[in-house]
Amino acid sequence: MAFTVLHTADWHLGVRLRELDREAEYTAFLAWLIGVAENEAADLLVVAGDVFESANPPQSAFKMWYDFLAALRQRCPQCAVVAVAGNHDSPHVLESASAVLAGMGVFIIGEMPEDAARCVRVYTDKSGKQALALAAVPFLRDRDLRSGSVDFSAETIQTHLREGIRACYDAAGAALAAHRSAGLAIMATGHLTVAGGSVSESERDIHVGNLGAVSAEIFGTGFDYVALGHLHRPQRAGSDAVRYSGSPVALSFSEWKDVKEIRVLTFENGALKATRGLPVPVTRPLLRVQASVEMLEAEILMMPLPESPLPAWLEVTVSPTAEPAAVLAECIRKALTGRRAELLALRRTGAATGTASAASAELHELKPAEVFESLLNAGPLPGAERASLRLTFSQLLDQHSAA
Ligand SMILES: [Mn+2]
Repeated sequence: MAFTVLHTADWHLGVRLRELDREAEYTAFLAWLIGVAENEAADLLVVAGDVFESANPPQSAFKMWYDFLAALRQRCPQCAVVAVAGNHDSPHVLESASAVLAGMGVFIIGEMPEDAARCVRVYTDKSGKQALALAAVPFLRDRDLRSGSVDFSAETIQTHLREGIRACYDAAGAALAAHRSAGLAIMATGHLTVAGGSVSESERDIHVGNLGAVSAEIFGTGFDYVALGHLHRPQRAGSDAVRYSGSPVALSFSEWKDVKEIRVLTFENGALKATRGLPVPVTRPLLRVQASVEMLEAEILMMPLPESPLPAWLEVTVSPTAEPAAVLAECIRKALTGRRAELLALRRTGAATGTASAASAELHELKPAEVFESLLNAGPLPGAERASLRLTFSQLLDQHSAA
């Protein structure tokens, strides 16, 4: 009998774009997801980290999460849920209701337990036969992976992180070995960076300076599927059996062309039989337009607008011009009259750098590391000093975001 798993990640409930909330988009996504769970007769839903946008999400984000779990329970009582913490989640916040949720078939792991067997759950198919064993591995925090001085070199830190991550997956694999021998399919989750992946602008670096990026071979051949979170574009990480589902909603304008999806996995007789992506319907399109002042109006008038329940949000980048921003914005708003799109962001390509593609971003659009990098570039520092300052800055940033 088939066992069906839905893999999704990086919900970032409570996220905002340019101070505007995304609740309507998430409400639509979550309603759609329950419909999918029903249609696919799903046995298990896996959320591979970053359930919430922040360690202290708004109350409305908690409500969305609990309302969703309750509705899923009611409409698809056979569908269990596994959710692990990502780098944006607070492990303790995510786990706070885990005892109550366990009674509803929802398994939450915020922190990697010392005994890997405690993150393993076994699931039965609709005939009551054991079908799948899963190791729920959350985001592995820097402090879980390496101990000791912060004075280590970048190479040493990198080696410690990678060895720590590998040891965790080895332990998870060992905890699943008996189930594998018993003929069950074997799965793991993860919230980390597999080197070589395609990033967007909305992921926050994990581990100091992203030194914890691993290669997909650390998962070995022991898992039938590894459900990953962290990268917001849906993509394979080495094979079809190690995948990022990506976020269900475009979190930044850099993701405007991504087709967001969830993965549908079918297991049969202890093995992965098929995987496919199911596109998430777009509730509010994000659009990007790039134009010169002369072509601005024409480009906006010609911009294709997909049909959608909510008006599109638009980011416009204008090439160097003396026109004040207010005049440009007015011109854009006029061109948008009668169209279902709203101007959300107006940027200009940098005249100073002389490159047409490098937009002179405003401070709030930059990541702290980017601001630090431009500061480094402004001074005449030798390479070695630069590398060590960069590392120290990432360590500070890491401690700050972990706090
Ligand atoms: Mn994320």
